[in-house]
Amino acid sequence: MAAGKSRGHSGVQNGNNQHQSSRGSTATWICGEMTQIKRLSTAVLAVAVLLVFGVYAWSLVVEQEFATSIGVSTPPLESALKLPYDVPPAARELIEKIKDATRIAMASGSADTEDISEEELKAWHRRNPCRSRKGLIEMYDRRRYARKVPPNPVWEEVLQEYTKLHRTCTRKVGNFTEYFLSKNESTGCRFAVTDVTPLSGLGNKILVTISSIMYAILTQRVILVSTKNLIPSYTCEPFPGSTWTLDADQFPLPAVNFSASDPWKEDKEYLKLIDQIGIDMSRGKNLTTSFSPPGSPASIAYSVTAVGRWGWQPVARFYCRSQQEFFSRVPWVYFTGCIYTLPKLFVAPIFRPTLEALFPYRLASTWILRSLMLPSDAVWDRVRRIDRTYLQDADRRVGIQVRFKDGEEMYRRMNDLVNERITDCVVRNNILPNVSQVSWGTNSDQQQEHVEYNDPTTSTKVVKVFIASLFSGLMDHLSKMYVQSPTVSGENVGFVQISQGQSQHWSRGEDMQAFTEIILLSFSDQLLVTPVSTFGGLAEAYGGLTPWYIEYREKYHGPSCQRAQTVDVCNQFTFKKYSCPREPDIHDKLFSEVVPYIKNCLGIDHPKGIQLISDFVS
Ligand SMILES: Nc1nc2c(ncn2[C@@H]2O[C@H](COP(=O)(O)OP(=O)(O)O)[C@@H](O)[C@H]2O)c(=O)[nH]1
Ligand SMILES: *[C@@H]1O[C@H](CO)[C@@H](O)[C@H](O)[C@H]1NC(C)=O
Ligand SMILES: *[C@@H]1O[C@H](CO)[C@@H](O)[C@H](O)[C@H]1NC(C)=O
Ligand SMILES: *[C@@H]1O[C@H](CO)[C@@H](O)[C@H](O)[C@H]1NC(C)=O
Ligand SMILES: *[C@@H]1O[C@H](CO)[C@@H](O)[C@H](O)[C@H]1NC(C)=O
Ligand SMILES: *[C@@H]1O[C@H](CO)[C@@H](O)[C@H](O)[C@H]1NC(C)=O
Repeated sequence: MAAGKSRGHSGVQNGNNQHQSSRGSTATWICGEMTQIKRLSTAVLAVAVLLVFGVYAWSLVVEQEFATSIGVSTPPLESALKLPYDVPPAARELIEKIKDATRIAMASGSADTEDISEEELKAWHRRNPCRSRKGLIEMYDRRRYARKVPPNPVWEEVLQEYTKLHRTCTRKVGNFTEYFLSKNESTGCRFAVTDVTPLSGLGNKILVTISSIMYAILTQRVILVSTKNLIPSYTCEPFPGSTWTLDADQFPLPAVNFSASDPWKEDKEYLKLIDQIGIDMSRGKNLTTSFSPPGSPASIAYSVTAVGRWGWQPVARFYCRSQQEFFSRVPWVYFTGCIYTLPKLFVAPIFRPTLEALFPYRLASTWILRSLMLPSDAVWDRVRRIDRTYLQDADRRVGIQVRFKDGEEMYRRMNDLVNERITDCVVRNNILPNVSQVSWGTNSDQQQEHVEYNDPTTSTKVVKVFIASLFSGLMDHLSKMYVQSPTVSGENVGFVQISQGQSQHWSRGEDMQAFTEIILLSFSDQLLVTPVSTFGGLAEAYGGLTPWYIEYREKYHGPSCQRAQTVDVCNQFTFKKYSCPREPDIHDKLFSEVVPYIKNCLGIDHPKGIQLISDFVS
């Protein structure tokens, strides 16, 4: 995805050529923009489905079987999985780099080399209460059927060291705006300012942000989250003793259209600069620690992603070694976008060994979210109240997320179809029991005489289903069905939906309501989600769950749903190849050729995406 080039509507540079011959199109919201997405003709679709699924056919059969077995009868939790407690060398290396960065910052400026005192830390916790810091994991571990995500001591150690770096730098810098505007570099600290494309929903926002956060930790940068995207207003401060909140009213974020006087330089300029550095280096010139190579434009601040029209995710070059060597000399980088890109940090040769060492089973997003994206007390209070009132006493919990991305018209058109498919999916996969055919319809109807009624006062199990949707269609359909008829298994099934907003909005309150529902979905033992939706994707990642995708393709006659291939969310609309001309070992190769656990997202979900295949099914 070379900067400045028009790349067609999908924003996809390569690796997707099989879709180019399609006809027909449909409009979809991405990054708050109405975008035309090519719709596949049936023939092309069939071929694509064969291609995409062929490889997975066997593993899917295995997964489906596993799925069936966890439905009703599996005994509660296996014991927690064991992690390697020896810190792997690549993780140790990162920890040492973070410590070095902290030492440099400590030594800068005034003689104050003390880290925070106990008193100060206590005062900080009083000012920044965060009940979910302890409570969130407890809620996940309470589930009876979902597989437990074990603690990750290596990741926790990294975070502890990183917290010291964050704290030291924020204390040394003081006023970020002043420090930045005066091009002050005296602390030696480096920064990653993270933002989100306007009009992104909460799922997109949080997934974009954790992608940038992980980059910052890998490169020992201080994470600063812009208040413009509202995330700091409903998440906890994650680093005791400091703040990651960057006041967007004070701090000069990159302008939509860069100008010469802008302190930020845009990605096009760094690409030019990188090329110049490459030429200089090939001519035997030495790159000094200064990031101002001779004869090139230079800045202390680069925007990794363009802020305007195509600012959805970093360009392909970003994942090359040479690019990262350049960036290691740039004190300030800025990220924005609306696409989840964490999987691509695993394809970058410079980061892969570290990430593999930090995240066993490749459950990266789950651990990052649970340690750094904690709901604020206001959100947590709502989560806990709903949970206690409606859900807590269930024997088993199911979450269903039903999204009609194109709004009310799509809902009216597809509600019946989607309800039918969900009903079929949950029964077929033993997620919910089927109902007996009982009818109280007419006087002459004697059918109920033949039903054997269970006595619900005994040990009958209760399954609670949490539904998240902007509409009431599924709730009406399922609750009617399970009120009218007993289940064949004798289990009782109840449904809860806590909002029906009808349409999407972008206020803080709506984000907080969405966050509440995402967290409640993530407390499920089993989860059904809408393809392409990051709302459901975020719930699956928090929950450490391998969801079922509801089939949303209208004219598709296959199964009503399909089990996902991973806990991790799809990196939508991406290039699928390396573009690193100076690294012949990988240049122009498909990511999936080089990294075996990177695969295309399923056809039912998003064929233009790639995803990280976790080694963990739940
Ligand atoms: N409360 C609530 N809000 C929803 C629901 N579905 C969509 N929304 C709203 O629409 C936005 C959807 O954006 P996002 O979370 O990025 O999901 P995506 O667009 O499906 O990828 C959310 O932030 C909410 O504001 C829902 O089931 N419940
Ligand atoms: C640079 O920042 C440090 C730390 O905030 C401060 O002590 C120093 O005075 C600043 N230098 C300039 C030239 O502004
Ligand atoms: C930080 O510095 C900027 C620019 O000098 C100033 O406008 C702002 O008020 C300062 N912020 C605080 C919290 O002092
Ligand atoms: C940015 O520049 C483009 C043309 O390059 C122009 O169409 C657009 O209106 C500008 N946007 C702003 C916010 O100035
Ligand atoms: C390049 O820099 C390194 C250290 O930064 C130094 O050891 C080396 O001698 C330099 N090479 C040239 C050709 O200047
Ligand atoms: C559920 O039961 C009904 C009859 O009550 C039957 O028609 C239907 O096929 C069953 N569904 C599944 C998936 O077994």
